[in-house]
This record gives sequence, structure tokens and C-alpha cells, in this order.
Amino acid sequence: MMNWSLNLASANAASANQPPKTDENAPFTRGRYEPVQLSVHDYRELQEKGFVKVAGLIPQSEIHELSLHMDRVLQGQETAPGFPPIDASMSEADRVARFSRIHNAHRVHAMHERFLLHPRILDVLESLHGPDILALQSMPFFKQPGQPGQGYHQDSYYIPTLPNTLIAAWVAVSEATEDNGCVWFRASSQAEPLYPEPDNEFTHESRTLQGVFDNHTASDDNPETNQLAAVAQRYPEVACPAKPGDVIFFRGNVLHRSHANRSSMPRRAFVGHYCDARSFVPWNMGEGWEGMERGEGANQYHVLARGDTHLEFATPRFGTPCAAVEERRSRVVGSLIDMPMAGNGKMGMGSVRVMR
Ligand SMILES: O=C(O)CCC(=O)C(=O)O
Repeated sequence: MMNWSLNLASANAASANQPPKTDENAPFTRGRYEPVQLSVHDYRELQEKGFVKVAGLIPQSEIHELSLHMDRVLQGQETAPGFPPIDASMSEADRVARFSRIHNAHRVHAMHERFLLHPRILDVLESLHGPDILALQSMPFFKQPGQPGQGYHQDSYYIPTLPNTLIAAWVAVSEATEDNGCVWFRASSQAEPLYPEPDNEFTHESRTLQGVFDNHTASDDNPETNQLAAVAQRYPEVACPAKPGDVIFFRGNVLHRSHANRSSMPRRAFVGHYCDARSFVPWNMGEGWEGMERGEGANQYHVLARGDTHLEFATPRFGTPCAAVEERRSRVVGSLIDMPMAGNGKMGMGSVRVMR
């Protein structure tokens, strides 16, 4: 049986097995990179279709570095707490079968943290999504030849955020084509409500809608049995091939899937999940957390990537420069602008600068 998905549950921030904190990633500052400026067209594309591709966002040299790291992981030359053991006597087939993807290694490996908090990804998120960004999940996909795809699903099904502000950044590490298993989206299906898991009573907002069903089959690869396939039919299906360094941003409710890798080469990607840092996050990599039974959130396990928040947050373990470790500046956070004709004479009063 292949181990398709490795969940680094043991590597959660509360675990005693954590590696010591380092400042290994300190050099990867924003200043190293050309800032990204998106167009209104790109913004609209995300709003209208639920996804947008930003070509050439990550420098090729860094993509190459990430791919070499993935090679070394597969060879057992590089490891971290929670990675499956690889030994030299294993056949090539056994070795590659051990990895389909790795969840949340940013808590145990500097390279994964660096890509999750990459300044050029965060620049785009700020433009598309707003100034306050919490980084929730990292997930490199190895997708070796023959490995399967993932059936229709909505990412917010797995990662609840209240309000629901989930957004993904899918970084192509190798070229992704229809043949090797690129991602396919149902364009504009982000307008759909979340079709939640039966047990997620309080984590999703749309359960009271007539027509929302309990979803037992998210990611089921068989369209005959995947309940979301019938919903997906309402929207045009669009393949999203990508070149190394391209990044596809997509909303948490958009229906998407991928197919098996039918080529002879791996199809590699690195996916980060983020939300508005002002959302309450009742999710800690599928693990419980201190305070869960009291209805408290798990925001304290997730790194503040950009901006600010009134909620708790974590700092990066490997010192990647980001809002959690930078001095946060005061900014305009309130407004006294009145609605026209409201009649209280305050119209045009302007906004309030709140100092820390
Ligand atoms: O990369 C893939 O094959 C699937 C990606 C996906 O569905 C996701 O990141 O949610």
C-alpha cells in the first residue's frame, strides 16, 4: 500500500520533538526581490473565475533549488522529523512510492518555511486578498509517474476559516501539463457554498442552505461516486497548465481536481494555504490543540506572514522574515466616513490613525 500523504502530526508546535529554532532563513528578506504589482485584470480574474495564474513569479534558481531538495528527500539524503525513513537498499519504486506529498513540513524544515513565506507570493496575496495574511499549510507534491490525481474538492472543506477567507498558492516546480496531471478548475464555481463534512457542525457557514448536502466523498477520484461532480457540471472545466515558477492562486470554495501523472517524469508543485489573519482558524493540521474543547481557535499555531491581527499567531521556526518577526507599523485602521445623507454632519471626516 502506498503512503500517498504524509501528515506531520507529530511536528505540531506543541510537540516536544521540535527542532530548535534557528535564523537560517534570515537572509530571505523582501528587499532581495523585485516587488510584484498585479493588474486590476488579475484581481478581477480571481473574483470572477476563482483562480488566476501569475506567470514567472518565483525565480528559476529558487525553483531549481526546491526541486534539488525534493530529489534529496526522495534519495533519503535529506530528512526531518516526520519524513518517512528512506534507506539506500530500497528499490527506486519503493522509495518514490513513499512520497506523494508532505503536509506542513514548514514546522520542521527551513526550505518549506521559506517557500510558504516567499515575499513574491505574499506580495500577490496582499493585492488579491488584503493586507493581513496568516500562513496555514505547506504541501509539496512529488506526483511521480503513475501516481493518482485528486478528485473534485473544495480546499475550505479541509481547512475551515471563519469567516471563510481561505486562498491557495500553487507553485509549479516542474512543468505541469494535461498529460502529467495539472490542476483543472470549474471556472466561477467559487460562487458555490461549501459542501461540508457531516461532523463539521460549527466550522462552515453554509450548512443551513437548502440544497447543501453532507459531503462524504471530497477528493474521491471517481466522478461516478464523487458527490461534487454533479455540482461541478454547472461550470465550464478549464485546465491550468503551468511552467516552473508560475503560481496559481485559487479560492477555498472553487471546485478543482487533477488527474494521474501519465507521463514518465515527476510533476512537482509546492502548495501554500493562507487566510485573512483576522479570520478565526479552528484547524491545526488535522490535530487537536490546547483549548479546542473550550471553543478556542488554533490561530496561535499559524505564522503571521503579512500585516497585523487582533488574534494570536506563531513566529516562524527558521527565521524567515515576515510580519510575525518584523516591527509592525501603525496604519489607518478605522474610519469615520459617514454614508451620504445620514444627516449627522460627519460626512467626510476621514479616517483614524491608531498608534500602537
Ligand atoms: O496538484 C494536484 O495534483 C492537486 C492539487 C490540489 O487539488 C490542491 O492543492 O488542492
